[in-house]
Amino acid sequence: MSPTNHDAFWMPFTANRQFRRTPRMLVAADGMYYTSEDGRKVMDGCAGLWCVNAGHNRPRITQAVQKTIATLDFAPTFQMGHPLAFQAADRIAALAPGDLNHVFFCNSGSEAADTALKIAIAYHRVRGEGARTRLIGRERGYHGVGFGGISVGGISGNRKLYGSLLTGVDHLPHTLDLERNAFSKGLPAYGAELADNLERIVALHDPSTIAAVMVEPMAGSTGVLPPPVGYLKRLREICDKYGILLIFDEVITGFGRMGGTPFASEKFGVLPDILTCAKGITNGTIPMGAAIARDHVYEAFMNGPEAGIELPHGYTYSGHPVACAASLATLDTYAEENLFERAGDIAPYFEEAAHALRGLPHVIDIRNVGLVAGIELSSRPGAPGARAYEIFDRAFHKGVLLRYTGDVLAVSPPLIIQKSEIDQLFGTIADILRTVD
Ligand code: PXG
Ligand code: PLP
Repeated sequence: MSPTNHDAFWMPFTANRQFRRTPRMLVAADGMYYTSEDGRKVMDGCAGLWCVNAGHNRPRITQAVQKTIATLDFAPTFQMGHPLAFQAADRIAALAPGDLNHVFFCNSGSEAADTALKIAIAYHRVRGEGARTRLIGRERGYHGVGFGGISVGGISGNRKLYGSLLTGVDHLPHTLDLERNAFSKGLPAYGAELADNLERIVALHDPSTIAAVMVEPMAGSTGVLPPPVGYLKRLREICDKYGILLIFDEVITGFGRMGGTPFASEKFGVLPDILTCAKGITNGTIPMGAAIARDHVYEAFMNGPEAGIELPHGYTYSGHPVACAASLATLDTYAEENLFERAGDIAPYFEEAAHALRGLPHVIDIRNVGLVAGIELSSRPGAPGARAYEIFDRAFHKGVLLRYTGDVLAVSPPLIIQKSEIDQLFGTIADILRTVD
């Protein structure tokens, strides 16, 4: 039954009054589909919020959650332990590339971002470089909604209401370049040189003041911005040259989204010093995030007195038993079904289907990598975002759930999607594009 009162739930990132006029409600989910409140099947074109990578209602994950909540509903991880947390950390570290071997658990991507930033600043401090406190993000970066994440993030709409934010933050330019790169398939050819702006920022502030650079390997939230060829390698080189830590925020790109590999780091051949993830870590079932540090970062903290807490940081629910059980079962599901490889195998078909929208009304760019596509539309004069919102709303009523940001439609389905479902997904968007004004 639909709740009659929609006032109490202050909805996140939502036009609350607009929503209340025409609520869009989901009541069940299975595989590739949601069920809407009026009993329609709605294809999940965006894996919930980019998190349900194995599709909905996976029995192994559901059962692990049910079993664990009935066995160990909660256990502290401050000065206490439980086996599931160690097992989950071990499995996640094994999946992460290189010597990203040390997993700090939290409950969301936002907490993972703030955790990584704190680790980076503290890392320099414990090594005697306490002047390295500056953080460098990027325009159009999204790192969640904590004060660290919005400060380093580059979305003015997420920053402007909230005062002075963190001090000592600077930003690289974003990498979107429609003039040179529109309708690129996969990584755009032009723009590696944008990483050289880091040299300018370093020169301005002096390297001795800079702790870390944090970027998403592919910016998701602000409209699907795959990195230009060579860009991330160049960032890595400049960070190495000046002793700056590189943090990759893989909250969206993690767990197979880029196709073929668990993380974007391997896909793009660049190893960060800290990698953050969330979302797909539990297939969206139970809140969880993690900041994963390389050996040299972790080891830097392990030199003080043995009885001293090395990192004064942690959340009540860091390593929550139910989240850890969900994560272990999620990783089993990904492995059993080879879902990361599967995503890589089906990505070329997905790419063709996405780019088949080229030439339809309003479409000014199509960007894709792995199982993500962004379709950028021209904006209605004086009403940015209105056209994409209308398409999103119409798609929902035609049985497809999309995301949109500004006038970019984002498609990021569960990695189990079939070719016929890819056809339906982009076919629905095409039909709407032909008729929307
Ligand atoms: N970093 C990145 C790169 C993200 O994409 C976060 C951090 C924050 O995670 P939490 O779990 O605190 O939300 C994110 C989250 C969208 C959308 O449709 C994207 C996100 C969340 C909700 C919606 O673009 N990204
Ligand atoms: N606020 C108060 C008053 C608390 O006691 C705590 C934790 O004990 C927190 C905030 C932090 O909560 P969490 O650990 O769930 O992030």
